Amino acid sequence: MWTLISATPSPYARKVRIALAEKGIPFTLQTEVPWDGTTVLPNYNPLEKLPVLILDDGKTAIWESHYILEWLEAKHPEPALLPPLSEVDDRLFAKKVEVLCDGVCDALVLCFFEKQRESQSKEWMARCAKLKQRSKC
Ligand SMILES: N[C@@H](CCC(=O)N[C@@H](CS)C(=O)NCC(=O)O)C(=O)O
Repeated sequence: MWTLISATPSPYARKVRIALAEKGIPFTLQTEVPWDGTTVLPNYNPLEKLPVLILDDGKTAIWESHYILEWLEAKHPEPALLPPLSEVDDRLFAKKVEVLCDGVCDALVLCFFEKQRESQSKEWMARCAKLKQRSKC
């Protein structure tokens, strides 16, 4: 069975978990803290980030959430999560939404790190709030 290295609060890992569930692909969830000294992430992803999808051989690793989704769509096309290649505009629109959602995930993660700082930048937090608000439209 495949293994997904994930962290419960990670929006990128959630995206992949949803795609695997939608496609009905069983997987083992391995929860990690990416910045913990004990993490196995460096063994699989040179960027040391999660999510990482590890295939049956225990060695082949697919990483970077948008690439994992593209890989899943290519290798397990049914059920499709994107409009077909022939529907160019619909597919491009779906990709545009994906880019927006990834940007919102990036903003959330940056907010999270800013909140860990002893003294937070008001400007930075306001920018995060603005991006979060914009993502509702
Ligand atoms: N662009 C990456 C972002 C992944 C990412 O930033 N994951 C965070 C957890 S939410 C992480 O592993 N961070 C560890 C680090 O930055 O060292 C993706 O879409 O997979």
